[in-house]
Amino acid sequence: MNKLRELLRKIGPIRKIGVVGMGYVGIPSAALFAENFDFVWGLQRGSRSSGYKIEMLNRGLCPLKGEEPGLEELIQKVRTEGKFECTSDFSKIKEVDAVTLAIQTPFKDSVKLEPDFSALEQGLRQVGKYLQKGMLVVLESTVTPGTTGGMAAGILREASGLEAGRDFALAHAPERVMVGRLIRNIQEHDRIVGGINKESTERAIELYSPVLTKGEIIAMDATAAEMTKTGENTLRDLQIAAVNELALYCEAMEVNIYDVRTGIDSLRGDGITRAVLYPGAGVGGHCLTKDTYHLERGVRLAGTMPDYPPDAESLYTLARKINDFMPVHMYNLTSEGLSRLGKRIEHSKIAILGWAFINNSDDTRNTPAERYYKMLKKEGALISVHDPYVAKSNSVRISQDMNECLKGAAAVAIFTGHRQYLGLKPGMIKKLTGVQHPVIVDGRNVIDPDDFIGKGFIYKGIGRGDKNSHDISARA
Ligand code: SAJ
Repeated sequence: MNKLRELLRKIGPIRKIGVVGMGYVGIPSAALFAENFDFVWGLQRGSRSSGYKIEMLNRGLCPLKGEEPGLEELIQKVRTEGKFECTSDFSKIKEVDAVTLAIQTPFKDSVKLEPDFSALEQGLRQVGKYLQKGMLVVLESTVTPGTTGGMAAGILREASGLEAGRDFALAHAPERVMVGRLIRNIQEHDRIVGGINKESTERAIELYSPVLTKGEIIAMDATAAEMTKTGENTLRDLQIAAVNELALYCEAMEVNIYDVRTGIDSLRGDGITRAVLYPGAGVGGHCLTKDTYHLERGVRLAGTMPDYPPDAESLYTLARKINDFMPVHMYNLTSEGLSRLGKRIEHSKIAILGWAFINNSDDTRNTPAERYYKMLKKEGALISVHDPYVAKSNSVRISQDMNECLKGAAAVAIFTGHRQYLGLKPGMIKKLTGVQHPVIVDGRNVIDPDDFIGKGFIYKGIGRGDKNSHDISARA
């Protein structure tokens, strides 16, 4: 029997677990482990920005924003049963059989493909400091392919003197959770589990199997698991870029993208799929905006460049450029609309409806609206921003008062498909702007073009080549 297998046999079944990083991945993960194993330490740096979570969690409260069905009740339950405790004392890692790390891995610079792994590296050093033989270490954060067996194994070796795959088990089990359904996603999504060797994979399966209700374990090696996670988001970003490009073509061809989308989507049958997603004002969030760059970087760092058409750009980074162009396109549509009235963006008031990156949410990370806002600001526009879910965001003032936001607006740009915007009435909007022919730019296909054109609006919609050059109704 090899050394690691012998060590794991001596330790016996996993009973105590440590979860590093009490964020939107670590908290539900820790609560579900606590429900299925003997005890869980939630490990959180006592930093100014997030140290408050320790006290909240130990009072059985969930520090995450927004609704997370079942999570706070589960935290209370495992706290009452004495099966979960949160601490900033990382030496507790010495007591556990397995430790997972769920730490954000943003990008410093997506042009140079430089990720900011500093928080993850710090977490790994902390784990390494207290690592014991026979333990299992799992990375749940999204990482550049090659990180688990490369950088992570290296830091753990430096900090502990122990060798991954021989003295302890090491695996990657990427999170696949979405805010608003954290518990359900962990229990019901299939779980990719990839060890740096067979024993590591088997030990990680032992950790994740009890947590799954509907989900199945999909086992592979660590690098394949890293490629799966970054790949699944890269391919989603690509699908969105594909329909965004088609929308831009439909505008040029003066046809309605939604007719074309319906037509393409109608082709069904065995083995026939067309995942036609929805064109929009851009792609935001913390997943799709960075995972492509993790994938690209992993391939470059691997050493052997893939066989690829000479001088051709990666389809995936091109997809990122197309999606990041959509707020620019929204700007161009706004400018075109105003120019039909002899107006310019400069000195005009532009109202932005929707700052959150996704419908009916307060999550503003990497919102496409910010790029549009900055372009307007640079051009000297007066800008107001409305979002029913977002109170504030960095230096941008967000209003929940539609009247104030629309008053005197020469143009209105819809960036998020919040349900409140589905019922926008042209008469009300026009009255609030006090403008005879307001421009309205629909970035999320939430309004009916004819309703607004009929009331004297200048309409522009993404993919609406059939409407974007309409006659201006005389209706004042
Ligand atoms: N978007 C479009 N058109 C679409 C779909 C999305 O423009 O057809 C835009 C959205 O407006 C948003 C951005 O893309 O700005 C991202 O939207 P998303 O629905 O992909 O939501 P995310 O970013 O929260 O993606 C997460 C991912 N989940 C994880 O990484 C665990 C992704 O893998 C999921 O596929 C996605 O949720 C989902 O399907 O909900």
